[in-house]
Amino acid sequence: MAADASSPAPAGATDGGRRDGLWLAVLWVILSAVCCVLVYFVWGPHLPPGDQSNSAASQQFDIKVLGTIATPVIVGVLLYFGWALTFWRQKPGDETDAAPIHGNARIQVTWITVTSAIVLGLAVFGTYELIAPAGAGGGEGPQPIWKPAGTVTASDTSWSPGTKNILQVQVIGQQWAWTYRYPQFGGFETTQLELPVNEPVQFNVTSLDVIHSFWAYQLGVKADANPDVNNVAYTTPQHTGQFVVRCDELCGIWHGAMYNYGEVVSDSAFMTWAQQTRTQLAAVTKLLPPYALTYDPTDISNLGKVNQQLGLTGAGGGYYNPADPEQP
Ligand SMILES: [Cu+2]
Repeated sequence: MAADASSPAPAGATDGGRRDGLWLAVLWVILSAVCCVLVYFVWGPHLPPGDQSNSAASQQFDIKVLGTIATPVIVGVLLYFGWALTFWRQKPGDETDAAPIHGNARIQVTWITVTSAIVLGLAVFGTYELIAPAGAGGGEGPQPIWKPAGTVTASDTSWSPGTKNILQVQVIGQQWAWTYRYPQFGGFETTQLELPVNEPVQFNVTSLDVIHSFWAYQLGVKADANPDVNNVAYTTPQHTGQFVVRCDELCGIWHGAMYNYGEVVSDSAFMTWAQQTRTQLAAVTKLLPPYALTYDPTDISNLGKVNQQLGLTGAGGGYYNPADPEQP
């Protein structure tokens, strides 16, 4: 190839009668077909974040599609590289340069057309995928445009399995722990995140202090947790089992330790847990501020009052309270 000055581009190269362009095209099509099937069907089910919820499964599908589209490109590059190293290497003693190439309208037009079609097609695909699963598992702010089909967010204070009324769970980030309030079960607050399987969930994500990010990895949910902001994210768990919750926003010295585990359980196990926890925590729930969608981090005057009611020592219940004139 290197000495073949009559050839305008490697695609049409011949070497001793071997038709490199044809060989490369045929091999590329066959290898791409095989590798695309392997990527989508064999590797695909192992790609993150798995399929524990509908949003996770939808994200996994997106990554499978993108991986499959990228496969022919990678196969083409590696095949061309291997072919060039094997057949087009310089012969011993050959000091000549290859012929310079100036433009190739057919290759340029093909390149621009194919890459434009891929990019624009993926923009349409990405936009649809963002909308169809009700925000794709990301936080949508206080007034979501997209909601899970067939659900209603009622203002009533109870929830039971199988109803259209969506289960609400408030996620509260704080240095350095996650707590969860269940407003439809009396508003108790716990460090345990339990969810019923196959029931749509509405997370209301907020923070008590600094900026955190609620990342329920296996559920494919990630939403910023900001003080004074209610950030809504939806998902529907579709398999029982544990999942990990991490903070995904550097929030101070113990940020790395800010994680715990949630669990997806059956409807009946969830109802039993929720009712038991409601009863167990009833005395503490009475002392909590009333359920609200946001918490104002500058208003911590309640801290001292709650601790005094709990019988803890000190004028501020042992906590420094800048609103208390008796504290330094
Ligand atoms: Cu954090």
